[in-house]
Amino acid sequence: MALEVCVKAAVGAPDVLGDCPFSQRVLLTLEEKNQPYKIHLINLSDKPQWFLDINPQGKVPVLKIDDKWVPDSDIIVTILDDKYPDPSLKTPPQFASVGSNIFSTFVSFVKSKNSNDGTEKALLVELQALEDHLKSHDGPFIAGGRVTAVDLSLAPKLHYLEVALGHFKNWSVPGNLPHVNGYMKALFSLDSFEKTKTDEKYVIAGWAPKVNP
Ligand SMILES: N[C@@H](CCC(=O)N[C@@H](CS)C(=O)NCC(=O)O)C(=O)O
Repeated sequence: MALEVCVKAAVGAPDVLGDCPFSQRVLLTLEEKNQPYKIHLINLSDKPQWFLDINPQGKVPVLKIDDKWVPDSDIIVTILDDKYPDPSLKTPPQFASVGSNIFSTFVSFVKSKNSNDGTEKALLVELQALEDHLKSHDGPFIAGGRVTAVDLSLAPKLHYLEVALGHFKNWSVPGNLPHVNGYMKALFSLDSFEKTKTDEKYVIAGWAPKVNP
């Protein structure tokens, strides 16, 4: 039975894929594993009743597998890797938390209205830690030459960081972080990423209400 997945629809465009890093992470996993799937775009500001019936928490992503609807990208990715082990996307445990604070520090910075509140610095600290990791290990990905789960979790987050900080703050990842810049290029040129990415204008539409509530 084909897999089905509920993901976020774009803000202001319910027929287009929206910006949700957890949704794209699941789509990336399905693509990397060459599993066909059917997408249901969920308008999060007007959730259909059938969606709330299968997932009362009302969050995306939700995957239908073996006739059961399963929420939460962490759980979904684990199930997919167990059920479809080839190719394995398991990240070696020592690399699993690389980059894990980048998204939260990006969110604080993009929402910040005070340029001296330390949020930019906090993001730069996390990006420097990623730079140090990439510089001292074989790449281009976090665990080496092969994409693994940690990369698929970071890819959408780094994309939103690039688009939203460029748009709202005229900010980009500094040139003195060449490994981070190269890593982002490698992620964004994956076929799986090309197929599942959200258009820049919908990334901006998704972040606008958070930046200017
Ligand atoms: N821990 C969850 C987080 C999912 C999540 O926060 N999804 C957001 C969209 S990116 C959502 O559905 N929000 C809708 C709502 O809270 O009403 C996961 O990894 O899947």
